Amino acid sequence: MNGFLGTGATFRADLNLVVQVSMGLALLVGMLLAKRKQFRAHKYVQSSVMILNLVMILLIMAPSFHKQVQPQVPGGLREAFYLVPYVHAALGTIAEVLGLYIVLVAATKILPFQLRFKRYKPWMRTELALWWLVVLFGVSTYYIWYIGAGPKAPMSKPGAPASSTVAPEKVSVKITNFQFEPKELTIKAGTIVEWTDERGRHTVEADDGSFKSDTLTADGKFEHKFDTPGVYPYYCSFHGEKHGTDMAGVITVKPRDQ
Ligand SMILES: [Cu+2]
Repeated sequence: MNGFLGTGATFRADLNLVVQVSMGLALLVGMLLAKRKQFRAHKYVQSSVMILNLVMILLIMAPSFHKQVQPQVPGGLREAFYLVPYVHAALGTIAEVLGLYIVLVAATKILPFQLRFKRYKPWMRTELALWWLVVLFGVSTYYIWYIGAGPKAPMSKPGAPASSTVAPEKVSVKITNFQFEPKELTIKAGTIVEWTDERGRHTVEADDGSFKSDTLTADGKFEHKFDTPGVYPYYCSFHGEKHGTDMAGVITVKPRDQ
């Protein structure tokens, strides 16, 4: 599913970006509420942000981190592409845990006396500063992953066929903004399919495991020769799943004499 910010990012990434920046602003509004001694509203706003963020972490950020960043630790951390989200995740985890702790102390009576702090201000100011640092690393991650990731892929021609039958020995599939182009391709047995990555990091993996590329970056190529007639669904392990979900495609291989 495509995003709505026009950067070529996925819907989840765009949604998360907008929600994260909004939550950062909400915390600032919450701080002003406290300054005006509107403590009830303050408590309500700040704890809602902590809980909403926990949901965003569990549903969007942690799965994305697990898929895209974790496999590259520690080798990939020399590159900003992995280092920035890694720092974001580390500081973000601390900020969320600290935030939930502050909510527990300030808004509930759950914690025993020994685990409670008395002076609210230093704790809350530290949390707010840390939170905005995390937002900056998050926005940077979005920028590196979706805006600065390479040359913009050319617009696909309107009316380009979604499926095509071709005869040559080698045919190409382009990997663009979170899709394979063409998505469905029909070839004859013995043909080589060559995937070329135009933008971002992706993989090409057969649902049945019969072929699997390494992580491709801009201009990266992967090819596979299809000798046996059949239908070969495949997907990108970062942005798609088996059975044609999201970033996925299908190669249909016909017998040679047909
Ligand atoms: Cu991908």
